[in-house]
Amino acid sequence: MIKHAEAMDFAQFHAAYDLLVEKARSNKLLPDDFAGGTITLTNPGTIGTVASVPRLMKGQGSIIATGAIRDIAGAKIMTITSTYDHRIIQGAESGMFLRKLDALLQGEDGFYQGVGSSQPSVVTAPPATTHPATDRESFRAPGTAAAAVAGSADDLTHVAAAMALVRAIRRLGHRAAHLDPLGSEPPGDPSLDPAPLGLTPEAMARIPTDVLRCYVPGATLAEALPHLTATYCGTIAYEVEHIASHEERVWLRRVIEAGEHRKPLSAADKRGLLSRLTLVDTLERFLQRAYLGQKRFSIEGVDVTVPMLDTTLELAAAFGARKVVMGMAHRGRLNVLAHVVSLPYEAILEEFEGGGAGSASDPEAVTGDVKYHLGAEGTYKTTKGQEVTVSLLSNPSHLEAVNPVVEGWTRADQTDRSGPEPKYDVSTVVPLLIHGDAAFAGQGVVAETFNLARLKGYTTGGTIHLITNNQIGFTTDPRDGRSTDYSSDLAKGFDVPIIHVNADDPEACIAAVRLAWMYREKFHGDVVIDVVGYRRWGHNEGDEPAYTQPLMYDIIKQTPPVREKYAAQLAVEGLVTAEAAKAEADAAYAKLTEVQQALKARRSRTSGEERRIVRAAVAEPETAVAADVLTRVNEALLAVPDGFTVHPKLKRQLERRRETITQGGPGGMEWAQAEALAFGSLLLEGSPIRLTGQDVERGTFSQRHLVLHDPTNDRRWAPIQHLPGARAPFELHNSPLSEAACLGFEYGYATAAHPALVLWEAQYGDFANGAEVIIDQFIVAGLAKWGDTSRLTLLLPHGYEGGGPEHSSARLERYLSLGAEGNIRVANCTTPAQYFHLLRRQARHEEIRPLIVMTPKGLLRLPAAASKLEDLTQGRFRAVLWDGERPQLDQVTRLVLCSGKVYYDLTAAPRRAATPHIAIGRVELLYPFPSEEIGQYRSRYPNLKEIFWVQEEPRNMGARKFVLPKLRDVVPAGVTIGDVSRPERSSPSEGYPAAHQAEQARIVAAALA
Ligand SMILES: Cc1ncc(C[n+]2csc(CCOP(=O)(O)OP(=O)(O)O)c2C)c(N)n1
Ligand SMILES: [Mg+2]
Repeated sequence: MIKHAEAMDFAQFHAAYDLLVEKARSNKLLPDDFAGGTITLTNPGTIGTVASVPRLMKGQGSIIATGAIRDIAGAKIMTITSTYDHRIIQGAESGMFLRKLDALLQGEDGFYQGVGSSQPSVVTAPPATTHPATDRESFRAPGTAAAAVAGSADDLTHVAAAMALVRAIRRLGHRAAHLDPLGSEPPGDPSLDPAPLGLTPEAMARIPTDVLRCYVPGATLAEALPHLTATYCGTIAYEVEHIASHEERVWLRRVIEAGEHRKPLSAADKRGLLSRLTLVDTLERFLQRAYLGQKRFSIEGVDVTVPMLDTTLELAAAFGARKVVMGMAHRGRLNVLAHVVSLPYEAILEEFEGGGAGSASDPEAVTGDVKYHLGAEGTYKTTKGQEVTVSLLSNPSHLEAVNPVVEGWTRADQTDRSGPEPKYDVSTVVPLLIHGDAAFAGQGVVAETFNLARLKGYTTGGTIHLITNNQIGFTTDPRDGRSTDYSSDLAKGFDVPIIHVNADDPEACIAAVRLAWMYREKFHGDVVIDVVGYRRWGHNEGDEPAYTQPLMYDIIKQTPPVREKYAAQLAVEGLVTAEAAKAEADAAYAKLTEVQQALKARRSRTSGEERRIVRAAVAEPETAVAADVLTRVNEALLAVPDGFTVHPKLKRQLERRRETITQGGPGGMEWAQAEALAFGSLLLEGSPIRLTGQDVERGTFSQRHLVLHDPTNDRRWAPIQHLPGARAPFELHNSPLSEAACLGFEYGYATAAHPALVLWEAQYGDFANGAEVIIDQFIVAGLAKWGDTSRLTLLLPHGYEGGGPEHSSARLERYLSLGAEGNIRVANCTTPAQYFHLLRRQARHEEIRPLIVMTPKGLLRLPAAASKLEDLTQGRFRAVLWDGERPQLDQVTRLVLCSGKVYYDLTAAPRRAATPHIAIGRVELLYPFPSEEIGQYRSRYPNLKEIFWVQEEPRNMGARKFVLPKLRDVVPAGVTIGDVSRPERSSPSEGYPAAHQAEQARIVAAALA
């Protein structure tokens, strides 16, 4: 036993080790030598064993066994195993231990330097000879040059220093890279300097690169160092060493150092690149002159974005993709639309000429959006003649909010939903996001979206991220905009490789895209390219940037456009003469002038065609389902495979679902059963469904249980995903703990996958305000701004049940205040059957609209709310439920209208029996408000004198403010309108249960008084 090994340096450990071996050999071990150990090291490799899995004896925590070192295809391979007691050591810890061991053996953390400096003489071989080459790369076996350094303490110290230097260059070389086109000096880092490490040119000339496992040319460090520096500290730089996966790290190092992505461009490619930069530059110059003073958020300063997108699309097509889904902000959008989405110049100039006007006063017209927010879809033709669809999604001004939408949209496009199993193919559609440097660092949705990238329910096989880094956000400098050096730093926490590149080196920018693509192809992960450029104008073209960044803008004024710089470079290389380059630019300008003139002539003759929101009245869909179908579905939802054990407590609960179907009781059908039957029946009819949200598989209130877990072995089984006869898939995923990105994702998914019923459930309804941007800017206004809609359904659990201010209200008032032009639906059901019909209606309605459902907590199991099978086999969703217990309509003088759970408080009140003159109606569909049905009071209740709106929410919340004016619109003469609610409050409910009870009782009493 070597005690306190953790406090020893290598020499001390080695000495203790020798002593122990000696004691064992000479039979001098004492009982104390065996006590107190935690980890046993065994070495069956010395007898030739390749790998062994030792058995733990009582009391042992872990045994690390090292196998024989084998020479395979020039690489040294050794298998190390860790056998551990699961009660003491977690699997992940054991894996981390092996990973650490591997990293140290590869020289990380200055391991060999530490070994060498502790007592070099104890090391009998140079580090590389003891390396286990467990990585997939085959590092070069040490040759004679390596052997030559053995034995010299100085040389070993130098080798350790050399490894530290290589490691520093890989980790921190970016700090010395020349990334800024405006010429600022990079900060550098002391660890990049060989001198303090004692690495003289002579010493470096004695260190073979073999032992350093570099992939740059050069036999010794002296020869390799300039290549390493050029690789890591040029106009392109890399951050990959933070990545946890060893395989990814080693692969990236190899590709980067071997320069696989930096293969020189052909002469034709270079000319092509200049032509593209010319088009980009010319469009901006033209717009600047032709429409002086109009905002366009020019691309100038990061012009290279367009050729980078060209390369992306070329590679996408080469790797078999048929579509790229893009999200971006305002900056550079017009240029991207023209040159990447292939929108004709006419369409862009038309916007500047005042196109789209005339919609403002037409209530049915799409009211539109500013030109730098509008989406478009086009076809990009690659140089090889392949076609790739490019979808640039519409986005609001809210920076980065479109990110999750792009991911969801892409995922929908990648998924084949034509059969009972969803089939994903991440190679067919590729997501691409363009970020601003300030927004990327500042907006939380960026992090939330990165967190989706590798989740089973959300992955899109790797997103290509470009940060168009103009080193400014509006008027804010980077030092005021983030706490870290790089805009991209957040991505490091998500194991994402980061490539920084100088925007004025277009060839390096192309190389960056190539590396990004190679990585996506191999590992299907996200990758970030930080394109460091500048902003030629102010935040927009009318802004004076010198008020706030005077020195920066002095430099920018003297910085020629990248087109000019690159044209000069190609002139020097003898590829394009200065005259030819100018002629090309002049021709591009002339073409734009021509388009503009033609457009002006045409616009005087024709008026633009307006898009309209189609509002034809459509028939209510059938939502009832035959009893035999529901019985079959119900049975199938209870079925598990042979040998699968259902948790005994849950089994009893689920079995009751059989009785509600066959015997109509006891207690009737609960919410979750009706929901499952709605889902199941829709799947049989061919409606694809996707349900996500926090803990949706089980349900926040332990009500849903769509996924069963075998308590004996943790096996998972979701009966609804194995429904016999299903014609469409059911995608079901617990979501990460995010609202903005998760709801944004579902919005994108639902909008792209129109026929599918996509549902997102909040853990509690009030948490949805964490996704307000998605609700206000996309779900609510998307139809009017962009013509986008979907069947996206929000399930928002809530209830005034004395649980305090949070979770009492799902903020119904917000949604009601946002309903207009029939943009959304807002419902609040009081029975499982109503919910069943509502879900089915939402999936089948010909008018596609998002739906917001206020879902209950206590009603999930309330016997009074339960439904019967026949409620599902007949009828349909009812916008208003009239009082079935007041058949004497002419006796009714007061109508109490309410919505949701308070109905049960009212009907359970003892006073109810004494009020035959009071009928209680439930408004189940609040928006669009069923004015017509409610308005027929006279024919329903001929002696009506008053109508009360009753709600649990404070006066300033709930449906009151929305409903009262609607009632006034339809109220018959002589009928008064009153209302009952909590008093005006800033917080939705009382924090004390007793105060809640008192308020609840008061509301009921006032309604029935
Ligand atoms: C969520 C949000 N907050 C604030 C703004 C206002 N705004 C518009 S552009 C901008 C600066 C963006 O800087 P950056 O992300 O670097 O992009 P750039 O304009 O420099 O291309 C700001 C703050 C916004 N559009 N969205
Ligand atoms: Mg910026």
